[in-house]
Amino acid sequence: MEHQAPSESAVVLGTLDEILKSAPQLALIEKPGAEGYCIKWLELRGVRHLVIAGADERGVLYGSFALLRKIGAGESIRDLDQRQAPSAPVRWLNLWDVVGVPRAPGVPPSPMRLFGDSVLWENGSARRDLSRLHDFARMLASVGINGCAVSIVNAEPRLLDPNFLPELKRIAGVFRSWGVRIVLPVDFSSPKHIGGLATFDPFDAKAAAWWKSKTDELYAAVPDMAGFVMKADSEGTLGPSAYERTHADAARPIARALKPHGGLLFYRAFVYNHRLDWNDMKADRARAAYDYFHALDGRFDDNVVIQIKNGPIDFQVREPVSPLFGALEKTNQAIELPIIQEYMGGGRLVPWWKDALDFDMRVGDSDTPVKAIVTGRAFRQPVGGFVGVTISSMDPTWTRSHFAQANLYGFGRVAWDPDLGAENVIEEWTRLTFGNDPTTVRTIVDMNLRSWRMYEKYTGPLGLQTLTEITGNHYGVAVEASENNGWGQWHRADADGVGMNRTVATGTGFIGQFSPAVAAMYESLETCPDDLLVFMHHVPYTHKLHSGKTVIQHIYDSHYEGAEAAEEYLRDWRSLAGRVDDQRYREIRASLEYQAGAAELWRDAVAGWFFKTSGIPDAHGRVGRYPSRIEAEAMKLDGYMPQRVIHFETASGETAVRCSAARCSAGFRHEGAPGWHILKVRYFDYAQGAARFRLWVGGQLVDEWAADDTLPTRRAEPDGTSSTRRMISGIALRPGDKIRVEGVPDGTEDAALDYVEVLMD
Ligand code: GCW
Repeated sequence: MEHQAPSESAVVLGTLDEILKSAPQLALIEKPGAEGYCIKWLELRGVRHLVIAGADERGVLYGSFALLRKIGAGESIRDLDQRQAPSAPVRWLNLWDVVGVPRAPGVPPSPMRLFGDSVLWENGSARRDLSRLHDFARMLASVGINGCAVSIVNAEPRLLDPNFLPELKRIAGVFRSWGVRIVLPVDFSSPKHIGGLATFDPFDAKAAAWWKSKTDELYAAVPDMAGFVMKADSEGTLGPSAYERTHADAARPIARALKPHGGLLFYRAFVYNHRLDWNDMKADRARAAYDYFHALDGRFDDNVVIQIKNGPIDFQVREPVSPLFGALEKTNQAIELPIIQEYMGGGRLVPWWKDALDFDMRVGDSDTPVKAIVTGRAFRQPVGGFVGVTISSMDPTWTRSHFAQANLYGFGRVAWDPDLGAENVIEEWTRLTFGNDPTTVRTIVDMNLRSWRMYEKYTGPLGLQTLTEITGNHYGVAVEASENNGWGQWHRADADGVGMNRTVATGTGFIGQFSPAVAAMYESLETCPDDLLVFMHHVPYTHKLHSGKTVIQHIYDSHYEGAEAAEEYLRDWRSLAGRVDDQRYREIRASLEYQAGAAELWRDAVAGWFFKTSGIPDAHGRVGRYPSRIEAEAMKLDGYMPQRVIHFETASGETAVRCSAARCSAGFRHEGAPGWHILKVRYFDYAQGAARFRLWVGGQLVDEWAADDTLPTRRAEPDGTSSTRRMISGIALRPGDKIRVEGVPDGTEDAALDYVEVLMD
């Protein structure tokens, strides 16, 4: 179709080539890089037009969204004159959605699936109604994301089944309309386990031929598929070690099958032995990616990209960047970043990624920030970029959390331009999401930027990592769960000290995988930054940090500061009452109330665990002393039975009370001053059931609620995931008043109770 330049002032959209055909006068526009765009006011025959000229079709789309973004953020477009192109060709998501059977009723969700069901898949096939996927794909396009792995990297065999092709075609079709190409997760053992061959040895000609014909078949159905992502020899998946081949050997036949179609193979560097010997002081999971991959540099085909998690362990709240980034100069690389919050609980992540991307690897003793490596600039690699791990969700807010959306938005923006400041990105998101009221914008941006460090403070400071149920849900606190097993997420805390000795001199040697300048910084206690101290060194609790504090006091203080910051968060949010629409105001307030309660639990559990283990008291006398707290086990119990909890630190006094009758109660008399009070009731909310609680003061019912939240624990007994709290304010108390909590169990949920805290209001 021939287009004419409009005679009235208009927004003119098109690829630069198209626009030039109808309006050669616009040759003034300089062509942007691939997928880029120019937005510019130009005068044609006396009429001013706003021209969005894309280098290609995606460029037009991204330019249009850029204009909408500016308008939404209240920026003037009067003199707009912009030329932009993305930093790297790969700006992908890896969705960890599962195609197969949905969660059975009564089975608790994983921390990720807390957020709702996939927008792609339902009961093993593509959803019949894909309208929500349309919205999802549009959202990805609006922040420049151009590829998406359609299911979890623990590849489900059915994705390669010929009967499944129509499902893939439907999904790919929806994504395609927004410029997003699909990526398939594949399992390395497929030639045998799906193809029925005797082997999946990459050196076997039949196995290679199987990859070729399977890939051809897939491309016949989805000609623009972006490629495959593969997790091999990792957490139980099969890989080249089965035939004593290298990862480069493994990648070759698959890459060659993809090559004629222009497809890429994303080979994950998340390869490690999860059966390490905890008693071996030289064993170190952090070494694994570098040990497996650095010697293979230059031996991968040019359509293979090594997909490297930001850190050497696994999305922990604080890790150094992976030393592998500095060790591959002849191999394409991409950085894998978490968007969804598995280990990262409540964290808002843009500042965290920026920290990793800006980190200077000092390769060859010159400036080599991670962002220059993964965008291919540093070593002139043709492909590379950013892979964000997330899920899709049918929840109306996309993730059951309004604030968590900043992560997805931020991922797209940072992948587009890793030089953007975290504050700019978050401010954009805030304006687009909550409008341009200056107080609202300032408050939310500030909350977002503080979030990562706050979370680190109340979970695992000093490089302790995330102290969660490492072999379970990666969510609730359980300080020792990472120890004494083969998974290698160890902190080696004992009675005298804490930390993994990763030094070259006396430890695992991990530090030696960095360039000499970086290694020297980490190796020395003098220069190792405090926030990674116990990731790199084993130190006594009395070791003095650069701040002058001892390690143990820092652990205590940090947890108190983190929990206080979570309360402050809530206060900040409350200050926006009336400035944000009611529904979002309430929903966000509820999630921040939950977070403040969770932070308090983390504080008490981690500080309490270290107090008991080290025997060193808190200089400020807080840890282990809770004067306004009445332990449930110390109350007058009717039906309730005290029981020690599975991880001692997850209940105050190491004990909860549980009800095996139809109804139980726990009561005490108020012994403090008269006046207005706040009562905090800490109880346990299992995934199953909806036990009911009632709070009575002096014979009057003052509150009642149900324990009906869905937290990701499988246990029908109290643990660090199910512990939660109810705050009741405005309670008038006189000395001697009787306070009583009544619990009514529901099925296996036994209305377990930890304590009641009585505070002046
Ligand atoms: O953190 C771990 C997750 C696994 C995940 C793995 C990975 C998809 O707990 O669920 O597997 O990382 O990145 O492969």
